[in-house]
Amino acid sequence: MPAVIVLGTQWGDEGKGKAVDQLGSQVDYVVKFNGGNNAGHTVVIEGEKFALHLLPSGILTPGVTPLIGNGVVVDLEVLFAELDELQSRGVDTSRLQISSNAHIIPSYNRVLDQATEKHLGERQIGTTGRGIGPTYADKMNRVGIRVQDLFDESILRKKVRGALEQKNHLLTTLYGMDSIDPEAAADELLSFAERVRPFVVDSTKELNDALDEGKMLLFEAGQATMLDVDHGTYPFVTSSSSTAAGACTGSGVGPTRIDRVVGVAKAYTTRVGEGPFPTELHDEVGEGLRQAGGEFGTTTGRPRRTGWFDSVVARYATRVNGLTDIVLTKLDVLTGYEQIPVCVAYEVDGQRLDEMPDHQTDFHHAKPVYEYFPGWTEDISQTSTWEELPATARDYVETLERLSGCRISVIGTGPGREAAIVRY
Ligand code: 2SA
Ligand code: GDP
Ligand code: MG
Repeated sequence: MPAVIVLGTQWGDEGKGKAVDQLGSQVDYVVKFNGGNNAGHTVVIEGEKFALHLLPSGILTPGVTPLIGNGVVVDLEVLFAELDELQSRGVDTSRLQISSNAHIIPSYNRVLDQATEKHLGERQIGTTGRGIGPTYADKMNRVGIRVQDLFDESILRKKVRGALEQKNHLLTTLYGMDSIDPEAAADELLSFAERVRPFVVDSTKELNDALDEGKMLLFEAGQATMLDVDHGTYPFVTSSSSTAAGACTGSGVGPTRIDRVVGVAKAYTTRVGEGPFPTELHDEVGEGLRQAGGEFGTTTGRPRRTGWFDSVVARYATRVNGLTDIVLTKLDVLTGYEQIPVCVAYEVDGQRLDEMPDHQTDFHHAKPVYEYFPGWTEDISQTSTWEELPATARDYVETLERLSGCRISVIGTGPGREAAIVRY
């Protein structure tokens, strides 16, 4: 397993942080390749909870090199706050590496993200307000600020002035806000330069050299397939490539070097933010899943929307990511239901669709077609082997496996590092 990608198959918060942490002892590098501090990955080690936002989950494993790839957007203030917090809890953060090509989230993009959401009103995306969208827009618009710019003050100042020319126009004329002083914005960024310097590397060289030396790489995705800017429920998506191919552009490691693509799927579904969600439950059953699963945003604390497992989404995730394995999480949360509905297809305007509709309007109209599977009442949180699982729980897993078109290799039975059944 020299290079493996771990990504979300639904709308995020499937338990990627835990999955990455579990594989941590087998790998040399954990590479974050997309997103920024919009992510929230929770890892529970010996009862102690760590919520990681910008830093790769590998930072918690001694001996692993955590690397922030070029595809990530970095809020420097958040970076150092997170590093300080981990250090104060005894975590060694000195191995961190940051790509010189990663883009920086200047504080003005946080302001713009929140102002734009407010301006959109009922058309808002429900972003995390962390400045993610405006920073990726700057990157594509070629007015972004990269980590390496911190080390050339005159270039940095020019870039900040250029970027703020348009943004100040927007802020003052459309949003009725004060303009932002480019020199002060540049000073703020430059104040981090010397603290960042020791972490900065030529990451594509670092990672490809590591592979040449037989080292093992794990790529950790932020957000998930259905939030991918190309393959998700656009425009209700994040602004980066959170599917498997994003690991290559976001790190500079070619696709021929990737061996496995592991999709993390929750045994039911959640979503935070706006946008279509066919199996969403608006009743007390949905509230029950939210409470039982602790479904509240790791970054913003927002209650997550909840619903049943959607196998159309799972098949789509298998397709667009070329999944080799699925890690199924939170099976324990489904304990106690007499019957568990699984969405096997959609009905759109009176027609049955077995696959993801190509047109977004159809997806907004999709109604789930459910099949019902018998549940179990036994507590499975201490179960560590496949054979020990209740027969109906095994049937449920095998059903999801068949419907998803990909083998389920690991099953999560609790939040802790050890709470998992490994099948393959
Ligand atoms: P953004 O801020 O521009 O990336 O928001 C765009 C959409 O992407 C969604 N998004 C997320 N969905 C689930 N989990 C995320 N991370 C946090 C978590 C979320 C939180 O782990 O719980 O704490 O609220 C995440 N990040 C972005 C977002 O809801 C928008 O729909
Ligand atoms: P991520 O963004 O995909 O890393 O997921 P989050 O950390 O945002 O949310 C997943 C939540 O589920 C966290 O609170 C985890 O501790 C928890 N979790 C992960 N796997 C399991 C599992 O198998 N069972 C239970 N009960 N909780 C889990
Ligand atoms: Mg999360």
